[in-house]
Amino acid sequence: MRTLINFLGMSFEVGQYKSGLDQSTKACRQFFHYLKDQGIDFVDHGDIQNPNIDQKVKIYSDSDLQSIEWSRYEAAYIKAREILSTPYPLLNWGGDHSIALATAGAFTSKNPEGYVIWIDAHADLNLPEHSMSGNLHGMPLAVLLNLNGIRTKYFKWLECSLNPAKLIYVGLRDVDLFEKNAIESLGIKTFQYKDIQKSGMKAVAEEILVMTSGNPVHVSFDIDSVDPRFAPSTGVPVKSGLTPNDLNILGEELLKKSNVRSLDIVEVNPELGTSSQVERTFLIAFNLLKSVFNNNYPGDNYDGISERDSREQFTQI
Ligand SMILES: [Mn+2]
Repeated sequence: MRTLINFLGMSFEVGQYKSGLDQSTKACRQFFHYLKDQGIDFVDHGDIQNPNIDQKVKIYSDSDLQSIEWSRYEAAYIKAREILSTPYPLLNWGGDHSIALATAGAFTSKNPEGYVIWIDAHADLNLPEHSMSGNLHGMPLAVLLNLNGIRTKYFKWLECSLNPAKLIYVGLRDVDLFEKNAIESLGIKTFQYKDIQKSGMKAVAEEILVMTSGNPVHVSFDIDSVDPRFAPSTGVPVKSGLTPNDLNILGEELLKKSNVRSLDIVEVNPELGTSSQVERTFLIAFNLLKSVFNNNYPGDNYDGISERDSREQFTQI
């Protein structure tokens, strides 16, 4: 039995300052045959092109928001909404994490009862005036949750806000003070990386499964949630983090058993690191993808896949 999934490429890199993310969807397509061998087929909806391609915009105030070409985000939102009306799940391949404005926004507008599981080292919850970096990829949840009314003021094309009770963080380990306060005051369910180390991923997965209880789920997976020793090709690596084994447990004990309608995979940068580091990073992302979408595929581990699949496939990048 084979699995069919929709693929939408969003090669946006405007949300951060390192180049190469605009090549991520292209690199990913070169590996489609690898996933096909695992029983996964794609309906490829093409790419939405990177906005402001030559300009790395810094956002430190609401007025800076005007410097972004939002029509690309809106186009992504409309396209993702359209695809979510089909019976098959949607994979959104980034691009930086700012694409989640469009993708998690589309999911929320289609599934107001649904949950968003945000797997990330960072909380991505900064408002422009509180951001240290000025990077848009650190702000999508501030917009989706409509902090300080930012969505209703500047993102009218996003038709509704995400209810903070429907957001679950997994793997956080680099959270700014403003974000920490916002998480506390909104009561967002958060499994920081140190909590996962303490209780084990299985207990965390079981708790989230009970919380979401069969409702539709959107998973937003930032590759920097993973320990950079295993997934080095990303722009904002943070020491330590999820291991391949943690991801296998998360896949087997939660994602495979959940009603996942859409998945973002973001911040996989094929131009950072050596070809073998890039290969490792793609394999980690593919492993999660398989456990989300391919229910017939038994949980595999990183080493198993690395041994079985030829290196040539991954040196084409
Ligand atoms: Mn992120």
